[in-house]
Amino acid sequence: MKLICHPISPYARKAMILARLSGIALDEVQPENNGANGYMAGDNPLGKIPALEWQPGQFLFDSPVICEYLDSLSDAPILPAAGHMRFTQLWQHALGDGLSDAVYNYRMETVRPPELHWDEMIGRHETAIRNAVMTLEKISPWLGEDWTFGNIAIVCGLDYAGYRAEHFNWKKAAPNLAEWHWQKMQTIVWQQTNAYAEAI
Ligand SMILES: N[C@@H](CCC(=O)N[C@@H](CS)C(=O)NCC(=O)O)C(=O)O
Repeated sequence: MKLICHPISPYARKAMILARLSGIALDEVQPENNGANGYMAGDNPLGKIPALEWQPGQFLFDSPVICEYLDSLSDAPILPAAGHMRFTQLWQHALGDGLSDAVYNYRMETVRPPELHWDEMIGRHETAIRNAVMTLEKISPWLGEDWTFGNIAIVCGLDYAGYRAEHFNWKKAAPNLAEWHWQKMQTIVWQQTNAYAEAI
């Protein structure tokens, strides 16, 4: 299967981690980025990555759907099939993605020429980044030692925050979370998919 991806994208990186954990060999293809036009590979009508070619010529998106699909192919899926734990994992995954969304939106606002900056909107995204990190700090004892469906998104969101919202210094703001994250940095899948070497 072909995964249109780039490890700098926290959404694409989740799928790259899950595939490695599930023992699924993907053909990872990095598309051209056409700036404000997005990724015009024709694989995702929304011009976004990741996209997974799950049937010849047919692409699955967005990243939570891709992750759930890859996990369903595993002999030992990590997302519980039902019940309270399933929704806890999906909630954690959404919180991690929400952090990535806030960082991504912050980046999109601040990458514009200075005269087009909208300070209120920048502040709104910074608040979401801070609140997401502080929520994660509170729940850090329950994020799990092993990789889970939820914490994959959280790790990808935190690394992306370290890269694109470096000034916020989430590790200083959330020391317990940083300690938990450090354990994930020691794993092979984290190292194989880390594209932010100099930023972390
Ligand atoms: N909700 C989507 C978000 C995907 C997304 O925004 N990807 C970014 C890369 S980090 C992208 O492709 N941006 C190009 C664009 O929107 O122009 C998902 O989870 O897959």
